[in-house]
Amino acid sequence: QSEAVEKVMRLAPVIPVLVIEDIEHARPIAEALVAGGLPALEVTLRTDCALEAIRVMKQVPGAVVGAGTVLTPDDLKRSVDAGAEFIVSPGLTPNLAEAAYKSKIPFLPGTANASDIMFALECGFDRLKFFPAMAAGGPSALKAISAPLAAAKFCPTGGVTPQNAPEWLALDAVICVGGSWMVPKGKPDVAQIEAAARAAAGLAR
Ligand code: 3PG
Ligand code: 3PY
Repeated sequence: QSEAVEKVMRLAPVIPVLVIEDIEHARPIAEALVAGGLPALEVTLRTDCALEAIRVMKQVPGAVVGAGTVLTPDDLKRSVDAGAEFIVSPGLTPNLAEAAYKSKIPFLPGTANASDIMFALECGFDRLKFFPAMAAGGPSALKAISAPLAAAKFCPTGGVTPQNAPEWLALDAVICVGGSWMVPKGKPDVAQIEAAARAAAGLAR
């Protein structure tokens, strides 16, 4: 699981965190992001069409589509059934940890402090989200927390911007970051999304 999720995290420096409001937007958004160099796509289960969006986006060549905002074993099952190739959660519970472990799907649980990270490690997960990255203390917090917890590597998400992404990506503990800035709300402007994706894909790490 660790190796498989790291492979997803290494596809690009940024994983777009997507809230798909209208199923008609799913394909053009996925095409624009992949064309711009961001193949790993996290579709959050926050909208009615999220599972359908996972199905649609998976048909875009090159896209590696995962589910985000997976809070329960049932969310995880529905995501896997929809074809999600990886699972992201803002946190971790014993029930979700057991379901993810059993399913063997690449899993990126959320952590915000040392105890969260220790719990995730205890459950067998060492590739983690750091969420909400900026509000949880920013790069200096993650740097300090990860010093004694060197086995864990992260995808900081929450408040990450093109401006602060380089600082996150410079940390040894960071493999990639997550963020929503590439895809503004509303009818997708595919040229703008592709340009934002290209800039994100070019970030150094
Ligand atoms: C979210 O919760 O939507 C993700 O953490 C992305 O948040 P962002 O808009 O701060 O990038
Ligand atoms: C999620 O929605 O999965 C989060 O972790 C918040 O970005």
